[in-house]
Amino acid sequence: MIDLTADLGRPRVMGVLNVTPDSFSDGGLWADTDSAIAHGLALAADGADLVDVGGESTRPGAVRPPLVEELSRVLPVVSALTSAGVVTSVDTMRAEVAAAAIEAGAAVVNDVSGGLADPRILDVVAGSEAAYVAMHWRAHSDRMQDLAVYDEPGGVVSAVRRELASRVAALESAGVRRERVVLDPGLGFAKTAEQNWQLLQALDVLDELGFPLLLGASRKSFLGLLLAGPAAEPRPAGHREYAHAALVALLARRVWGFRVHDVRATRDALAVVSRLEEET
Ligand code: PMM
Repeated sequence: MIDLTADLGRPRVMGVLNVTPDSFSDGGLWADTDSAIAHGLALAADGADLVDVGGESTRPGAVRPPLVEELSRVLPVVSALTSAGVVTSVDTMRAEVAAAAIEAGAAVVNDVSGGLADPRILDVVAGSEAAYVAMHWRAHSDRMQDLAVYDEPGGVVSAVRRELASRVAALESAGVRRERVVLDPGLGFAKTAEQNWQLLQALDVLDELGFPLLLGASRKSFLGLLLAGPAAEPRPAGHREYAHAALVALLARRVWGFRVHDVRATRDALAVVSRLEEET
């Protein structure tokens, strides 16, 4: 069982392992079981505290894989990494995948839908020792960008706070214990680039919910737009790492964890933060 409150002196680093043919920045790179396991071990060797194994791409417009396909992508990788002593989370919205991954050793269920896509996932988590990441989400990837509309006073920040609070209420009524829950504002999920920045500027509002926060900013398109070239072409996904490392350093004392593709760059940024805080 993972202890979410253990003091590491720095935020957790969750390494991204997409066992998919179509994720936006690393789709297809680790799509077969052997290369996925090798990459998971490399993420752990680079200093990931946990490796997040996902079998469904959530990039805008993505089509969902069938359940059996998702299971066959994720389970052998979770099993092999667990046997090698690597702490894993499973990035899934499906109760069946969460249950099977927990059985195979996953310590955390990372549900980008916060239980909205498949409410039975909350019962699976409640009946297990697993921790649960509830991310802010409005719809599946085929239509999420149509829902990046936050007209209420307080805009995206107060809507995300309110919608996450309602997920917390659902978690609690399903019997998931509070101390096993992490919240995530869901950067890029039904959010424009501008809305992502507004959320990053207002983490104190999300802190009011009283849960540890996880951020998944790594390689996302709002960083590509920030770094766009002279003809307004976004910086490609693999070339957004310095900007992400800056974000990690600036928010290191504000969050519980970062979900990242480049674990080493993230750990390096965190090492600088820790050293600067020490007496010389
Ligand atoms: N982003 C993606 C997938 N899973 N999980 C959490 N908790 N937070 C995120 O922001 C998040 C996630 C999509 O990014 P990817 O295609 O690089 O995995």
